[in-house]
Amino acid sequence: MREIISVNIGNAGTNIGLDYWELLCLEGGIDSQGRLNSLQQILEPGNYKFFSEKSTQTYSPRALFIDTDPQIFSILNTKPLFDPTYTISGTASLRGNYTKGFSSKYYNNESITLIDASLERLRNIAENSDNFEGFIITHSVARGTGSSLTSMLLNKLSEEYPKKIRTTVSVMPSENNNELLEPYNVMHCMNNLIENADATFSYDNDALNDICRNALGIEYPGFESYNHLIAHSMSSITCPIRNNGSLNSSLSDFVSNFVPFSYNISVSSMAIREISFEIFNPNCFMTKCETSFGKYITGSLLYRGE
Ligand SMILES: Nc1nc2c(ncn2[C@@H]2O[C@H](COP(=O)(O)OP(=O)(O)OP(=O)(O)O)[C@@H](O)[C@H]2O)c(=O)[nH]1
Ligand SMILES: [Mg+2]
Repeated sequence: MREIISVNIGNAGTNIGLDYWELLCLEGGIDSQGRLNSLQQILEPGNYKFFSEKSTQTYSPRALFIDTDPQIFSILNTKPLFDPTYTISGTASLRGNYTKGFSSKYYNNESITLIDASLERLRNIAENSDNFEGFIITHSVARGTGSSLTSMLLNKLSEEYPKKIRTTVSVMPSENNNELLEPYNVMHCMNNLIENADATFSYDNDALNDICRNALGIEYPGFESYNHLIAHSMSSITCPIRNNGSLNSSLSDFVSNFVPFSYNISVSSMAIREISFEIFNPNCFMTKCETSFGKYITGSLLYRGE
């Protein structure tokens, strides 16, 4: 079993992280108190081993939550599943401003303290893992904390863990967002993702909204529905790792599969053929982008049974 540490930053990152772990609990047979359903050990041992063992038969997610906004505590305090020492917060949100996280006024004080505390907790989780492989960071790039603290942390992680895989689940800006500082926040953060992340899975709320309305028939979707979709896609990405599958059984296999290579594809099942075509249908994209400009370099398709 390879361990992956989930780091959840800012409001969007926290909400997505909570949804993701809730889904992993369902898949792993772990209840809201972290207790393991004993049948699960026989049926699917991989899934619950993805959690760290607190005491006999009680498990806790390998997850760190970081926000400048102290409200994060009131959300996580109601969830005994999570270890309270792995929630780190500041005193006030960065209010949509990346630069506040980096300016000398804040950087020297709160943001740097939060990053130092986060690194210490991550060391702790890594030391208590047998085969720790890397990180999955959930965040949004559009406002202050998700863009600046993610950038600062990625910077430090690439120095301290150069051989570990750093992936991000990033909520990209949507066409309908009109925040003044958003283009600056996004530009700075994207620059950092390109430099310091090995892979970035991108989602945008407009595209998720279309999927919810058109494909899932949800009349008034909101963050909750979008986060469910993101959590399902994250669970599919980590499924082969949690279950020791023969393909993509580690994050590094996953990343190396993106190296362009020509395959002879023979698809025998009609269902797989249809699903594969659907993936390239713009209505199914989780990020709105113009594909007719031909910007694909490579693709990696993961199929999951029922
Ligand atoms: N998918 C999704 N998007 C969200 C969620 N919460 C906020 N967003 C979007 O993500 C962007 C960033 O918002 P936040 O995550 O609240 O910002 P932050 O990172 O906490 O930064 P500051 O509050 O400015 O310090 C906004 O464009 C929101 O529309 C969420 O739960 N799910
Ligand atoms: Mg916030």
